[in-house]
Amino acid sequence: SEKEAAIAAAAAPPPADAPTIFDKIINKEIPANIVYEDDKRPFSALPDLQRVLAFRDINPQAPTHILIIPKVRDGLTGLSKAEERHIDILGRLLYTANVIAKQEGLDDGFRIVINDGPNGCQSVYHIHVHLLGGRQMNWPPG
Ligand code: IU
Repeated sequence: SEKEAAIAAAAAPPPADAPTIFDKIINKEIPANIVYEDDKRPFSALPDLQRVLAFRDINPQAPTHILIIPKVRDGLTGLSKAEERHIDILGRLLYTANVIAKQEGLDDGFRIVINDGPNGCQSVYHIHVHLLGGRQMNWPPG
């Protein structure tokens, strides 16, 4: 039906090269509460493609709710687009989530979430790891 088509269109992921709001956060064009950043240092060995940025979610679902993202998307609109070249940045995203969890004092545990595609309720097509903590999380998730 026309209504079903409209719902499907609204849920459809945007083209892979479409910019997202996270580009503006990375470029400091819009403010964000940044909690961690791999800075560009002239003598740092960390390749650009492995640098991450983390900032507080604007609509927090827990006392601590932080998003960890690659500073260069490199085609990684979501986890389902991962290729072998992304293995290092994927590892770094998870590793940094743990570093930040410690920084935030989440010593009793935390939740990591990666939403993918329409069924995963993904809304921003620049891969991001959600770090949630500071309260008892529930299972199954909604
Ligand atoms: P999702 O997994 O794609 O649904 O997560 C996107 C998250 O980005 C969501 O939790 C939003 O609250 C969050 N967010 C943000 O922190 N700042 C923004 O400007 C926008 C979304 I747009």
